[in-house]
Amino acid sequence: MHKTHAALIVIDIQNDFCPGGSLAVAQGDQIIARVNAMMPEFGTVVLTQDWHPAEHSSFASQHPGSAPFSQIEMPYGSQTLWPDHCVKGTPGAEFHASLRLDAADLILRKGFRPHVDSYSAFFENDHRTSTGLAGYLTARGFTAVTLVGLATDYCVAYSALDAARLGFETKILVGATRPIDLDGSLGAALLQLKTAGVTLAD
Ligand code: VGL
Ligand code: ZN
Repeated sequence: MHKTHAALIVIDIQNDFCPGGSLAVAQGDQIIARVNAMMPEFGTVVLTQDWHPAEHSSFASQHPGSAPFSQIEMPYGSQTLWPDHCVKGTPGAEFHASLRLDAADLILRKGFRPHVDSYSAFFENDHRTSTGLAGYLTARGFTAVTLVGLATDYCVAYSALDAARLGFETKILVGATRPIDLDGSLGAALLQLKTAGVTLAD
């Protein structure tokens, strides 16, 4: 089978982001069949897994008086507070049972530092602390990445913006993502992605 020179980066298809989960993305599970089917077309497949300690600082539960989905200021900038989700070792942090795991060369966990969130697969939200993914892809000779997964306007968008900034040829298959869409976050993200030169395909 012909394989592209691109890496497929599958973002956070975990139980807590699917219907029934604590930070459920509407129809999050409906992308899985398509994502599974496209895996063999790529030169490598990387799965990311949001992986938070129970006391993670992005959880509203850690900030008495603050509601989920409100904003606070962190040393590294503004941070949305989320319901507790993807707590490492819990069922909510597991990949959705329908997601193919066998085709993945690398499973990359992120968000495990208590004091900084990590939407992007490449950098923590301070935009400086690396996850190591760029080094992994570069060392293996990949210069292009295609992104799919959850959620379009958070972890997928942040990952794509970092990939483009790092010089990867970057594409999102938008039809194989689903958004949280908090206060217009989807429209804002799509605009930023276009400006950054990310290819938005269906
Ligand atoms: C995500 C919010 C918090 C995501 C992760 O995967 O898009 N969003 N943690
Ligand atoms: Zn998270």
